[in-house]
Amino acid sequence: MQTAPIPPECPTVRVEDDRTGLDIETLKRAFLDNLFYIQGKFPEIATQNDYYMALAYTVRDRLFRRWLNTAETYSKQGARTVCYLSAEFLMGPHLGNNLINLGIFDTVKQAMTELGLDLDELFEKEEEPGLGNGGLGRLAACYLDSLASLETPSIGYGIRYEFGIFDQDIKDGWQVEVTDKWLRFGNPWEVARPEWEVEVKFGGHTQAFTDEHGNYRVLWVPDKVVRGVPYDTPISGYKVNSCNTLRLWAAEATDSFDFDAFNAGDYSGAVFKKMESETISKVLYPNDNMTQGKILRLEQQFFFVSCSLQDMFRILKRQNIAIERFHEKFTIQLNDTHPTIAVAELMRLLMDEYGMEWDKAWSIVTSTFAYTNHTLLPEALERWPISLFGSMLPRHLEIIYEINRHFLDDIRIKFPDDLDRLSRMSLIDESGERYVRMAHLACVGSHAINGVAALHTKLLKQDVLHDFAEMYPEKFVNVTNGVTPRRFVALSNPRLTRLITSKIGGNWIKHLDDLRQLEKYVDDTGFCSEFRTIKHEIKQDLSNYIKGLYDINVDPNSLFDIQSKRIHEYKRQHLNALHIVTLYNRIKANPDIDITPRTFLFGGKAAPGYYMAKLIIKLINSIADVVNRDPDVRDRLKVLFMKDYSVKFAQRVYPAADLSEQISTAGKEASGTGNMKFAMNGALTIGTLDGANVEILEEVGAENFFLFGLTAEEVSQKKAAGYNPQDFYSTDPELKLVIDRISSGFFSHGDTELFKPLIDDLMYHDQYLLFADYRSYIDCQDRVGLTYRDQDLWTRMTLLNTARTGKFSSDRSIQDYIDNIWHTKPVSIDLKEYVQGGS
Ligand code: B1H
Repeated sequence: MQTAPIPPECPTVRVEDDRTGLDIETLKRAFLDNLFYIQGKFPEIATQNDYYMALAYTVRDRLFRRWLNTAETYSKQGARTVCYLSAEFLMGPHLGNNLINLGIFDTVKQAMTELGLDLDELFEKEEEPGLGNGGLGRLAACYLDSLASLETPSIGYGIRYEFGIFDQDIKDGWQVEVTDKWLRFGNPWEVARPEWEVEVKFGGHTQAFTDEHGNYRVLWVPDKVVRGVPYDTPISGYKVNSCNTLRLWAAEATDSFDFDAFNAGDYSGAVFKKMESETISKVLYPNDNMTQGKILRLEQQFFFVSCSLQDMFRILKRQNIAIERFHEKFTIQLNDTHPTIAVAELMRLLMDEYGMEWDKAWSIVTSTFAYTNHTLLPEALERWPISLFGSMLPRHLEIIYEINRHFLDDIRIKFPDDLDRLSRMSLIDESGERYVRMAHLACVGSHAINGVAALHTKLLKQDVLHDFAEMYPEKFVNVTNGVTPRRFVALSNPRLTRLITSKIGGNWIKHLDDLRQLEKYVDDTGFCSEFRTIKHEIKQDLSNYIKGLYDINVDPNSLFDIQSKRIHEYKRQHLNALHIVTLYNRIKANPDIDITPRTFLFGGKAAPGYYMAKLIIKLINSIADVVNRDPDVRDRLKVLFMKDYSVKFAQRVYPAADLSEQISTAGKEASGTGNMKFAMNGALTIGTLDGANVEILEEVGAENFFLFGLTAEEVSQKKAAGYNPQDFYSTDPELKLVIDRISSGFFSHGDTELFKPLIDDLMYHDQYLLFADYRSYIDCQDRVGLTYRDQDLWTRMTLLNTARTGKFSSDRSIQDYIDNIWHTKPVSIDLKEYVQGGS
């Protein structure tokens, strides 16, 4: 058949242009096309959500070209790949971040304006994937951004929770949890890859047998098999063509799930079993820095770990790489102990599925894994009762026993006749009920172990992992955490970004150390006044936002004093509350007292089962009710607990802060990362010598940091000497008045019972030494108040904070991992055209 010639008046249309072009006209055309063909709407009937979706698809199209080019290049080169295994990825909204990384933020903003739309309103429509609790999950997300920006081949592996971290409402001052239905309107950023699904076994028993070569082998006969289906999200790098993958696993029932039950006529029983399989990826456990020891949690951990390792074997096979070279192709980072079962699972796969002998398999395993520890808190150290573990993962328990046998032999050789050491270090805790100690398994199965800030790594070596540091000193390294300046400065603080770029060019977004060049403007009054004006405008914006949400007036001229992070006793939000009551008491005693007006803002979620944390939220809200209404205060103090803190909201908060509260008991916060985000955006820190605060102080200079409180060493000494909080209560009249006011029911409508658990805890235990640090904190806050009155000095200090936070870019952290642990090479990606019908 003859094809009709293309009429000469018809221009050659290149279909792919609408999916790749970055100029404004193409973007507008592509956007309207997606609105029509994907959302099925035309502008007259489209909702804001339709517009958001159309724009998301338009951006996704541009990512796809980079994504496919990247995958193809990595695959052809068989590139060494970082696999970041994490039970949490707290990604935050994708749209704005991808616009920044693709370098099309301004063009798209303009395109939307020309179509009569407001880009900021579209951003509001994105439901963020809240698949994490706090710092640990957000760190994983920052690291994916930096890995892509540093052109490092990598895959983030995790769980596609159907319900992420709960939404927080506040009713009568109390936290109320609401389920997070983040997938309600669909997720334009992910692509399901059912063709790469895998099966994961659970339960049952093992059978030993001898294979045809006479080798001892083990067969695992499970009693449950679940399918894992991968969902992929493209992870763009900043102004590079690299686009990596976040691969999250969803649990589904296997097709054969119901066979026996179904045949036996037990239809509903079969369906229940199917539902049970799907519960595995249903919900994120909402505990930060605490383990609950639930069966389902171990199922989740094993589920995503097994899926991910099987996926790596699939990749090896496709790239024609021998199994023996697993550790050359992949380096696996364990984000805390949550994925540590991977050590046993990789042993099982190598031996039971691929017939490898023990020593060879063990050498591959220990060359593959590296372990990041994120906490020193005893309640967060994972251990699983042997009985639970053995019935869910019988083969893995055998393997762990065998690893332990070899390990205990190694200890005996290195430290002869030290029985205590053997029981302290064993992978099995035998002091009472028997447990598998996951941190010990991680240490033995990894070639590198790192803490997340200098002090944290030091304390790990000194205390929690002391024996392991003696046994394997060469394994220990520090990698101080970092945060991505793309999301937390360029995207969230466009005004500051423009100002900085106008002075030093835009390179700093990729090389954050370049911010040092700002130091030369500290005496430039014009620059400083612009710096200050920007902060004021952002504070005004946040005030307007707060007015809209809470109908509360906050004065942008007041000092914005912000503590936003998970609610936890060790983070001491209640110490901050004691300061507020102190100032309030001073006003009540002397209504004309001259104090620096302040707005106290709090944000953060409490674990639903953490009673004390919830009571702290109630206390803050109760104080707010009294202070905000009292005419004597004359608006000099405002207190607000901002509900439902999220990544999206955090991006509004960091740029608006004057003062960043980083007041954990020294030795308790492993690193902190919010501290870095505040400082980059020009907030001054009031903080203890804890976590990364130590390094922030070192970088910005002690004169630009409000330091208070006991050191980690002093905390230990005080506790060892028998700390008695009442010594402080009875000798500091201001502290006494604060505590008495709260106890008297002053903030609880006369109810003296409400806060009693909190007050009694402080008076009789005070595990986190609030009373011991109270005076030092209050005096330091008084210095903050005075300094704020000297706006020139304050601005100078804030400018130096921004200029000196280059170290805290996650690019630096990732480079540390690459240099000291992963030894990967960057792979740069050429953008090639994909013409319809092949390239
Ligand atoms: C951190 C956790 C954590 N450390 C258990 N540990 C969890 C532990 O669901 N669980 O079982 C969840 C989270 N999170 C945080 O990690 C530290 O407290 C911060 O100081 C640190 O900055 C952050 C990232 O390293």
